[in-house]
Amino acid sequence: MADRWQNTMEHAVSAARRAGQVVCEALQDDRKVMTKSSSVDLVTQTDQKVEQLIIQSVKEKFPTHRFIGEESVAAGEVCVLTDDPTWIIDPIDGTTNFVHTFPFVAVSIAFSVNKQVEFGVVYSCLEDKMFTARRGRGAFCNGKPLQVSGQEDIKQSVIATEFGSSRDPEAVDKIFTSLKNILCIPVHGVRGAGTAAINMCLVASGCVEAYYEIGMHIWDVAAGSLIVSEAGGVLMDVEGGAVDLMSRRIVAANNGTIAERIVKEIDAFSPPRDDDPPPQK
Ligand code: LIP
Repeated sequence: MADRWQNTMEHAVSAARRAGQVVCEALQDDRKVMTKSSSVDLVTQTDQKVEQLIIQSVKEKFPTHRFIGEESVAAGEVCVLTDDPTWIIDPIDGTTNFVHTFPFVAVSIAFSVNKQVEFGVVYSCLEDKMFTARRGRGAFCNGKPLQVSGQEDIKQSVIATEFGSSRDPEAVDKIFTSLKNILCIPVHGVRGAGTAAINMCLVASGCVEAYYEIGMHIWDVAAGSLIVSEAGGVLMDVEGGAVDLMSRRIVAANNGTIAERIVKEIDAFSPPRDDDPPPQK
């Protein structure tokens, strides 16, 4: 049966690849670093330039579509997901890695209709790995099918997570409590690529059994969430139950057994949601 969004997804893949080329070229240049919510929440002119390149290329072809872009939201645009066709864009997932030339950076593009992700694209630029998923049609890396790990035993697992950009002592305490609890299950190891999108692609690829985090944003995980699901994985909130992509909380795992075991160890908290109204000035 013809896929209504195939042509749209092909545009997303081309846009992600072009964006990735710009990111890789910019890695050779002197990067002008700016900050957003704190001194460790970094952004560069390349983040802003790449997001605009993607948005302009989409607008030319799909003028009625809507956008949720990391840097557009940072510039004051609302972060609200409607039923309209919406592109959810992180131009450089792993901006801190990009600034420090730590070799994991990704362009993440998700496409949502009726509040459901129809396709996800994550381009790991330096690895030249194009991760894609179309709802109900599987997940792939450079065209090869992806399948999550078959591991059911948490003590035989490697888990991915990130410390995030909050330096609030209470939040950091909870992040480290969760990390200690999980490490001491014990698990084989804990890893972090420095980008949620690539961490989720590592789950989909069977390289790690799960990724969890509190503090990332919808643009970091929207594409990866479908890639994980279509590779046979599961998504869950950090306190169990359905994941809410606007909540800034996620567990993405190879199966429910591993996901539920991780949930038991997380010292949960609730950061401001992505769709919270901006604070009154
Ligand atoms: C990053 C996420 C990561 C999180 C970082 C940051 P960015 O996204 O991918 O999971 O821990 O704080 O939010 O800012 O590089 O696009």
